[in-house]
Amino acid sequence: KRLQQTLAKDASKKRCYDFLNMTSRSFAAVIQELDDQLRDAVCLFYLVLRGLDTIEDDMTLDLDRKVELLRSFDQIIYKKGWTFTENGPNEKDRALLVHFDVVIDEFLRLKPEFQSVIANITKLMGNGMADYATGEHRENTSIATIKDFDLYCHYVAGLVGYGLSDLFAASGLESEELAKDKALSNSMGLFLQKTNIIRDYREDLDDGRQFWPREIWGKYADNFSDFIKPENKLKAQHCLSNMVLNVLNDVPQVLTYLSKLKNQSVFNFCAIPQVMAISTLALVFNNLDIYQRNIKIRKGEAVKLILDSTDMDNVVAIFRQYVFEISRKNEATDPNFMEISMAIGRIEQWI
Ligand code: PS7
Ligand code: MN
Ligand code: MN
Ligand code: MN
Ligand code: MN
Ligand code: MN
Repeated sequence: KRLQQTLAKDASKKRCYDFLNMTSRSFAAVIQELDDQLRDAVCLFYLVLRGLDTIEDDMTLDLDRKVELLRSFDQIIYKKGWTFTENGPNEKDRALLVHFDVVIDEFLRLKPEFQSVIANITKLMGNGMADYATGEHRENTSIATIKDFDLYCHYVAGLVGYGLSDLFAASGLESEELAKDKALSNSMGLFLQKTNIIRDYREDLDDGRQFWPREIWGKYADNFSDFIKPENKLKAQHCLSNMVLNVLNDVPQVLTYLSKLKNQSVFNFCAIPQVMAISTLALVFNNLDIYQRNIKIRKGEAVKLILDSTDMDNVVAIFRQYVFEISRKNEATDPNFMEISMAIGRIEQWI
C-alpha cells in the first residue's frame, strides 16, 4: 500500500512537470533549474496561475460563469478532484484545466506556507481579472488611463512578482526584506507584462483584445486598429515609442531587484526573463512589423542571453547593450525623443 502511494505520488508530480513543459515555452526550463527547496512550489504557482489565466483568456466562456470562476479560484485549488467541465477553445492550456485535479493534488502536498502564498495571490489576481473582465476599468473594450494599465499589469504580473518573492523568502533562499519591498517585485512583473503587451499588439487585436491604454494611443489615432494601416505609419511609430517609453521607467527597479538576490538558481530564474524582455524591447522599438505580425527575438540570440545571464555584472552589460541600441534608434523628430533620452539617462546611472 505504501509503495503504491509513493508511486502514485511520483506519477502525479511528473504529470505536473509535463503540464509545465506543455504550457510554458519560457518558464519551464528556468523553473526546473531552481534549487530543491523551491522548485515544486514555483512549478505549482505557475500551473495555478496558468489555469486562472486560461479562464481569463477564454472568450467563449459565459461572462457570469467566467467571473464566478475567477473570483473563486483561490478556493477551487483546495477542492480535491475539481476539474473544468465546460467546453472551450481546444487549445493546449485547456487540457491543464480539464485535468486540474492533478494540479490540486500536488498543490495540497506543498508545505502550508507555500500554499497560503499561492492562494493569497490567486485570490487577488482572480478578483482583479474579474474587475477588468466586467468592464470596471475599461471604456468599451479598451483600458482607458495609464493608471488603469498599471493596475491591470499589477493584477496579472506584479502580483506574480509579490508571490514569487514571498515564496523565495518562505524557502529561506532569499531575504524577507526583498519580499517586503513591494514596488521592486511589482516592477519585475510589469516590465515583463508590458513588453509582452507591446509585442502582442496584433495577436491581441485579432483576438478582440486591447491592452494599450487609450491615454497613450489616443494621442496618435482615433481607433486602436488604425495603426495597422500603411497611411498611419508615422503615427504608429510615435505611438509605439510612447509605449516603449512607458516600459523603460521600470528598468531601474528591475536592476535594483536583481542586485539584491543571493541564491544562484533564483538569480537565473529571475534574470533570464528580464534580459529576454529588454532584448525584445530593443527589437520592437521603431519596428512597425509589430502592427502586422508577431515578431520574436531569434532563437540563437535567446540561447546566448540565457547562457550569459549568470551574474549581475553580465546582466548589467546585457542591459547596457540593449539600452544603447534603443538610444541609437531614438529619433530627434519623434515627439517622445526627449523623454526617452531622459528615461535612458536615469537607467545609465545604473549601467
Ligand atoms: C509563477 C513563474 C521574478 C520577482 C501564468 C514571472 C499571463 C508576462 O500574455 O504566456 O499569455 O502570451 O508569455 C509565472 C517577478 C501568470 C511575471 C502573466 C506565472 C516576475 C498569469 C510573468 C505566469 C513575475 C498571468 C507570461 C507575467 O505569460 O503571456 C510564474 C519576479 C502566469 C513574472 C500572465 C504573464 C506571464 C507574464 P501571454 P505568457
Ligand atoms: Mn504565452
Ligand atoms: Mn490573460
Ligand atoms: Mn494569457
Ligand atoms: Mn500576450
Ligand atoms: Mn499568449
